[in-house]
Amino acid sequence: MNIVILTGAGISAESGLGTFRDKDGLWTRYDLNDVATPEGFARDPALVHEFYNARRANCRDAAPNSAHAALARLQRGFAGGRVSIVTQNVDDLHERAGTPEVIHMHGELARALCAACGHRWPAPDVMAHDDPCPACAAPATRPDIVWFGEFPYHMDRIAELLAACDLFVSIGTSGNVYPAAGFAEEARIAGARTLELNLEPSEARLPFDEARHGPATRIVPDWVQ
Ligand code: BJW
Repeated sequence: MNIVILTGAGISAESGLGTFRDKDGLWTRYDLNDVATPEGFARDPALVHEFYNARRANCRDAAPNSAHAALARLQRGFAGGRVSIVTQNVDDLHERAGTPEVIHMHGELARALCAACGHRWPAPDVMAHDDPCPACAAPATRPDIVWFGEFPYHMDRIAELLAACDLFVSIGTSGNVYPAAGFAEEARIAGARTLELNLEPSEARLPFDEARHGPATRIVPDWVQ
């Protein structure tokens, strides 16, 4: 049995990391056009770095919760096939909970990317646009994050996993952002059952075969058991 699990901001909410679209979410306090688009970065790189430096600090101070831990146990101990974890999150809480393999489709706070040569390296706590790239020395440092209008990472690998998927589980994501919002449909076309674990029904275009609602720290460990 091949299980593909897609996680979103809701799984990290009880670790103290904000979601995007909930009441008090990040997009109620910041304009996503300013901080999560290449155009916003070109206009004001200092503002974008300030936003991600603060998020990196929050992430450093946060700890994985029982939902991250349950998924780590599942991936490590699943004897009946393969468990793949695809996350839209840029935090490292899956890894810190002990998940051996995580596919970060929207990038990682912990990495820096040179906008000039494409080199990637571990992000320092505080980054600035004019930090020189360790490979080419260009003062073109940006967070290694996939912004709106950019192509998400590992899409070929994710397409292969969805094509061979028997069970697709969506955890803590509102289903607003494509291409991730289309994964349940892709999995279903491949013959998979689909399950949603979320605080409340998401905005998925098609209903899931099964849905369980409640806080991730309760419903994810309950499902894994
Ligand atoms: C709990 C809980 C608890 C709370 N327990 N649950 C039309 C117009 C313009 C553009 C487009 C368009 N249609 C499609 C697009 C493209 C665009 C897009 O989707 N726009 C939409 C807004 C319409 N997408 C893109 O540009 C993407 N690239 C792309 O499409 O390239 C072309 C392509 C085409 C086809 C194939 C492949 C490629 C790139 C998207 C990049 C998204 N980037 C962001 C920010 C960067 C990362 C960061 O800074 O962290 O990624 S946006 C933001 O949204 C972030 C998230 O990863 C992403 C998803 O959010 P998520 O995780 O779902 O969070 P929320 O807040 O929305 O939901 C939280 C959920 O948790 C809620 O349901 C709560 O109920 C729940 N919850 N507490 C359980 N305790």
